[in-house]
Amino acid sequence: MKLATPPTSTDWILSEDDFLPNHIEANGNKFLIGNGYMGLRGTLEEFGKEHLAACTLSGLYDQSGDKWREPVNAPHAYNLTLIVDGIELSTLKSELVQHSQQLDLANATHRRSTTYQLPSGKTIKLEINRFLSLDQKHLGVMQCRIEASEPCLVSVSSHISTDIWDINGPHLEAFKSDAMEGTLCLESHTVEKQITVVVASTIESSEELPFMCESATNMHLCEFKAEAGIEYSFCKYIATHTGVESHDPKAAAITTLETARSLGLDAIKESHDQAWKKRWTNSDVQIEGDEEAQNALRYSIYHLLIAAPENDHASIPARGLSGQVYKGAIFWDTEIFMLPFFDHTQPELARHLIQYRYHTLDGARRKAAENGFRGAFYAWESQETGDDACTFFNVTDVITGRPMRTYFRDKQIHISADVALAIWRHYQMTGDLSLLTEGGAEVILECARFFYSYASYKPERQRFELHDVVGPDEYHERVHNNAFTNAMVRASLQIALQITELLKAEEPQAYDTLIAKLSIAEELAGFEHMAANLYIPAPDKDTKIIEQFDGYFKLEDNRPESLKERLIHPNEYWGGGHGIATTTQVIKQADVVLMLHLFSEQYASEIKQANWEYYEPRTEHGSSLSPCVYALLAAELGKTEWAYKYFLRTATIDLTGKSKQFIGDLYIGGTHPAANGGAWMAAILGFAGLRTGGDTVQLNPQLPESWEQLSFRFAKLGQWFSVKITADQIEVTADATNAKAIEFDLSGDLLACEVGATIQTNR
Ligand code: IFM
Repeated sequence: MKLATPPTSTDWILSEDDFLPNHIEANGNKFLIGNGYMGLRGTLEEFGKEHLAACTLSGLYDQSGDKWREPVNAPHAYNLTLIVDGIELSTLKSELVQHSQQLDLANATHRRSTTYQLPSGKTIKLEINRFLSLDQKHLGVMQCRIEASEPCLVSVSSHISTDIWDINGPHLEAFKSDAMEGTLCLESHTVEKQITVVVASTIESSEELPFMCESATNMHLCEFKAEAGIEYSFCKYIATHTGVESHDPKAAAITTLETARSLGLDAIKESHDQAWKKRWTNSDVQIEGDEEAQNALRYSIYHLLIAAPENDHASIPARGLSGQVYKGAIFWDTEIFMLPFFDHTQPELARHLIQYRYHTLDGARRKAAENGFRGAFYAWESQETGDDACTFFNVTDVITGRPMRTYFRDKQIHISADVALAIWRHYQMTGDLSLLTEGGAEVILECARFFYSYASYKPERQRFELHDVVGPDEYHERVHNNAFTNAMVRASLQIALQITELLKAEEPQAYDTLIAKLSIAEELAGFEHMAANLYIPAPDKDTKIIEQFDGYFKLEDNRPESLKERLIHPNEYWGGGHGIATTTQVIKQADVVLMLHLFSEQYASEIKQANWEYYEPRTEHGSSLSPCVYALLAAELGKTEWAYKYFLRTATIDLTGKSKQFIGDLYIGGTHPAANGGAWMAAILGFAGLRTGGDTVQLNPQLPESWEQLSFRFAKLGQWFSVKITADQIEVTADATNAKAIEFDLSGDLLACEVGATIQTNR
């Protein structure tokens, strides 16, 4: 069985067929396009920085003054000014006959189509398609068409704007423009590290549209007499290069444009479409019988695919490439919520995301040392160097206006365990030992070393404990023995021991080199001792509930809805010193429940059930990372209706725009790739019940009632499989190009899936 090739049918197109000024900001996120190197917000071409138009660059950060470091937005070149018979046309001020904004998920293309009416009665149709090439990462394309109902004088211009939307900018200075043979080139450099940023553009048009370029305004412009009913078209190519990846970004930008011109739009588009087709072939999930779920899940997958870099120096920020929110930083979101999707469907992209952590290992070492520990303490908010961008005062109290001391940065130690677990899981999925020898093992050992230096041994209780931490639930800071953190730390130590055994057996030379490089031989016995004696809060023997941290049960028992009544200001932060949730059992996001999902095989169903039921009503879901975890465990427990409710909440987050926009006075809008990854996990690991950690791949589906069929692909150990699940059958087909058979457990039936063969089981 092969999945159908991605169609261009309407179910791949997200459309809004009206212009609503109050949707401008939300649509910037909703209609975002990207290619892993750049993200271009879904704003219309007549908008500027006041409407949050931006092209955000991956992996390039800057600090302006003592403001927060954040990613750099490039000079904006995806704009167009249209003047007809002396009147400037814009959705904001002109009469519209028709307007639609579309996003084609199949190839990440943004389309706008607007028909304006002039006071004279003439109508002008403007259509613009734009995309960021997936196979030439530095190239963006704007393809424009103009058609008038009656003869008129048209003036079009498009520039490279130095008026850039920044949250904590300005980040670029020393602008220098140049115009040569129809090409505009704007050079600048970042404020902090003087890294060069070049945006260059050229326009390809027919002779009847004689574009000129003006270096003083960085503008291409053209005036022409339009005849009635004739379509006039032109294409703007935009090249963006920086000193991060090029010694001579200006020359690189000129070459990108020359190549674009020589290839021409059709060829550029064709290879872009092919690159997208390749991505979708393995990543698409098809749900028959539930259009809403299908669209929302595909849209979620789209957001993961547009944000993934294809190099080891960047990873996916918490708000993807939708702007500078959360400092463009990489959190645990990537390892725990996004990597499962990439591991299963895009192992090469997954490897880059993991290698980013090797690339930033020195930053993690610096952080551990600064805090008085050994090993690697990863940044809670990581940028290009791995130093922590998270500040000690990350939230401002909306009532007093005072900065609040938050402990995300120095106490959320689970981040190093999240990194270690993700590397190990990628290895289990791919069998790629080179990931371990090329940095993965070093990261894991340094994380274990950090935890060994962090833990305290309590002789009176004969166990190790982890004090003064923040777990995933950030409303309760500086707690002792957070169950999730302790379980993750134990797993990291066990993984460290497993990889040393593995390397010793399979790559003895690499093993010797690494152990000598880290001088870690003597600590290994300590890791073993700690792993065997680390306290993991156990389920209560009567209620089966696991206490989230020491003393949690003594807190006031309350529920988010009634707690809300205590708010003085709607944007008040619920945690911190005086937060309304701090002294109660109301938690921000899945914590114990996440632990039960991640270590599912270690806990009996009745324990998972009791804890899901206990924590669910006490969870505020104040983080977009939370609902998917409740969906995952609910699906595993057969609570399909609950699972579906939480799945849909996760999968639609960037469609509805219904997510928190503020914490205190901090703007946190943008896209939510962790929730997008969570939607994939809920569908595939949850509803399909896919488990790939062991030698036997398991499928234990529990489909929502309306889902007639669920189809998807995944890879295990480099072998690709297509899965089709209906109410009464599970079918798995191995690609004919596979090299070996893999054993499956299909709802209890053990079957080997040979190369090119199909196995099935009736349910
Ligand atoms: O990583 C999350 C965290 O768990 C909750 N606050 C937002 C962060 C970024 O998504």
